[in-house]
Amino acid sequence: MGKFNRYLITAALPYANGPVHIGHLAGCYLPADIYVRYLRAKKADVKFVCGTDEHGVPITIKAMKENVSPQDVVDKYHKIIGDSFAAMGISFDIFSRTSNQLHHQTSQDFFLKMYKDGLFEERESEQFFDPEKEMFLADRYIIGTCPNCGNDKAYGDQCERCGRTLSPDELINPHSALSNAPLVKKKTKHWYMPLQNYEPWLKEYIIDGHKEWKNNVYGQCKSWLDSGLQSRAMTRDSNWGIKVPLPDAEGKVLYVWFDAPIGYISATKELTEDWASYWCKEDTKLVHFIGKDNIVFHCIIFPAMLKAHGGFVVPDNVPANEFLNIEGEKVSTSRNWAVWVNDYIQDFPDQQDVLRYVLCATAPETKDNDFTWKDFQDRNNNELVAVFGNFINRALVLMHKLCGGKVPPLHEKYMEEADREMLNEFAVAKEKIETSLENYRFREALSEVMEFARKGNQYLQKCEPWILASVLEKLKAGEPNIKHPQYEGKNEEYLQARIDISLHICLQMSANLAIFSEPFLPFTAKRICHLLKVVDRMLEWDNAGSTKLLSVGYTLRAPELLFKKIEDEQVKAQVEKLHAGLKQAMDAAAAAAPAAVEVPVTPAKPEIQYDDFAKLDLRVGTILEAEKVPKADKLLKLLVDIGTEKRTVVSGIAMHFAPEDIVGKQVTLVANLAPRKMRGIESQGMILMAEDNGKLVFVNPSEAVKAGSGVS
Ligand code: B3M
Ligand code: ZN
Repeated sequence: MGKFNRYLITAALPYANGPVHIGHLAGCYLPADIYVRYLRAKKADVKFVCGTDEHGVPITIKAMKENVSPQDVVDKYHKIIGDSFAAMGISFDIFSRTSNQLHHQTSQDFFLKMYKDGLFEERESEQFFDPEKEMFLADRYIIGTCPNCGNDKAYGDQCERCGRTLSPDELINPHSALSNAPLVKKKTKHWYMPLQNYEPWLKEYIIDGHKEWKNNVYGQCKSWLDSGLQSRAMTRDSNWGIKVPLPDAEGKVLYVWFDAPIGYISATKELTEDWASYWCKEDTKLVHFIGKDNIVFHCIIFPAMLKAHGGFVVPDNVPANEFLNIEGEKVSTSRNWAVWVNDYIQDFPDQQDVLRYVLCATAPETKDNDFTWKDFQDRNNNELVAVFGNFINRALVLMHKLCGGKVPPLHEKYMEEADREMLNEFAVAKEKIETSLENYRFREALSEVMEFARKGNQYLQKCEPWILASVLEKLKAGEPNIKHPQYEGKNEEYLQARIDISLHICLQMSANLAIFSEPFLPFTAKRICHLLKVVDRMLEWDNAGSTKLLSVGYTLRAPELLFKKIEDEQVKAQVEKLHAGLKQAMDAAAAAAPAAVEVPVTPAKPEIQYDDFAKLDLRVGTILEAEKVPKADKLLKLLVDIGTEKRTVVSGIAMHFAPEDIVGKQVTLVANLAPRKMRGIESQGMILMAEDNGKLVFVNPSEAVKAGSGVS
């Protein structure tokens, strides 16, 4: 812990405008929780603060969409989000909200101090105004044509087609995303923070001072600082938010990114009277866990604010993660392509640790990563069930069977090299896990925990106490031992001692696994303590690596399975749920779209001769089988009956249809298209589809016909 005597750990304040999804968990809440649990186990002085971000455009837009007040929106989602975190074991010391009075006060005081110190520039500018809604619009809600690529649905801050960062002024034909009205410009006054003034300090703080930050974080900071900072408005025109505490500031609120990080301070104030120790003493280690889209705010703007205000520590690290995709697609809340945490808890009650495990094992620590339900099942079944759970279960079952339900002794006299090696591993594992955790490498830490369990299984396999027991039984009954010549001539004392030693070591390993796994799998760690009849205090990190956690002769509980298998049907149901959610969102969006929208027509192709057309062998076929192509999210593998034969066809329609929904459907097949290999599967034909604004439908006869019927 070195120069630090105290830790303040924050996790990004989620906007209270929707539930949280597993990408949020994997991105910052889970890693933060793992880190904090580890620190607590080390008995460090640590506070873990979070809360909902209840201001800003995301909230007002949601309110407008749902036709309720912003207050209704934040009340609803503060509760849903808080409940999801609690259910997942995210162990905040406080989960506050930025609508609290204390936060308003704290933010206004912060602003006023900077104001009085002359740290803002007051500027008038012309901003886009929606005359129909009578409001200034945030960049995100201004839509127009991208000057770079011509996309006519580019946002005022970015074009999602070509990726270019934009300002609303660059858009051609800017109009309101809310009312569709053309925008007008209106004068408005705001308070700007001249970030360029903090550039030298920021360079020293980050570029020279924190070379240890993760590459993705350090790299982003460097590129921001290299390209030069500018003044940024710290206030907005809105009636939702924290009022600018100045006379003559009617209709002005603090910019949400000004008040939200101050939310960390307010939450700490709400949590403890001693809040200032955590924020103002140099020996506090302040760490912000966030997702990559928040890097500039936490690494540049907030530190500059803290520095400008004075008297605060600045973040020692900002371990931001990249994004987690779902089944190969970017998470999209508007398209409802997400796995919602509250849904997961309902569908998998008491299996929080499985999700925690999978999300940590696949966390997007260095690059975007993909979550798939198949991988979720595999990791549960092959790792948690088959390795971790199996090891502890075997140790307990065998101990009950072969050692009378008590922790057996470790007979020095009969110990072998393999036993000593295994015992040495305890401290080695502890150190590896510790180093990874201290360096925010949570995936690596978790894989070390699993490695320890794996070694336990191998050791047990090698010691084979069940074989020793059967030899012992034969010996006691005076029968010859023919089956296991390796134990020829061993006496009863030896055999029982070897059984005892192996199980003694495996039980001590199980106790260590409880400690090692607690930051990652807190529910499981507790259950292991219950089985081993030890109090939770055993989980203190000081005990990790000890080979003497359980006393000889101590009775333990009967084993219970720690994890259960996840079945194919469960995986299938989840994938279907995802697709159903997507479809519902798309249908709703289509229904809500104004009737007069121009439907992009497929551009006409050049004229062809009848002979060209006659070359096509088109036939009606019936889909007999359909399945997803592994690791190819867009592809379905179909078996199509065309009367005379059955064809395998790989079709890029997996995002549009669930396999089981299309079995039995008639389709039109281009039957003489040269075969083509896709993902190692030969596709023998192509299915005709019609596309209506992103929605795909099969082209098939208006009534059922015999499979193989020609189309001409
Ligand atoms: N609410 C953005 C987000 O949810 C924002 C984070 C605030 S952290 C101080 O991604
Ligand atoms: Zn563009």
